[in-house]
Amino acid sequence: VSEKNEFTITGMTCAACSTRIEKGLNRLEGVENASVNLALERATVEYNPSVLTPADIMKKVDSLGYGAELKE
Ligand code: 9UX
Repeated sequence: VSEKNEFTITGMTCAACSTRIEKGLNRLEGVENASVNLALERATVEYNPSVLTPADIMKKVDSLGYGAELKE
């Protein structure tokens, strides 16, 4: 079973930012697929909810130096 959430990402200024976040998230245990859209300031993340929570995903984005909020 996988869960899919969208997050609003703040603090990205160039295309390398979105690539950094994408790579960082895809390296996280439990993340199945992460894609980040720079123009839309949005991350779409598919993950295994028994391994990770949205809070863990947002914490990872924070640790990379950006902001993340869960979109409802
Ligand atoms: Mo671009 Mo983003 O030079 O942290 S990588 S601004």
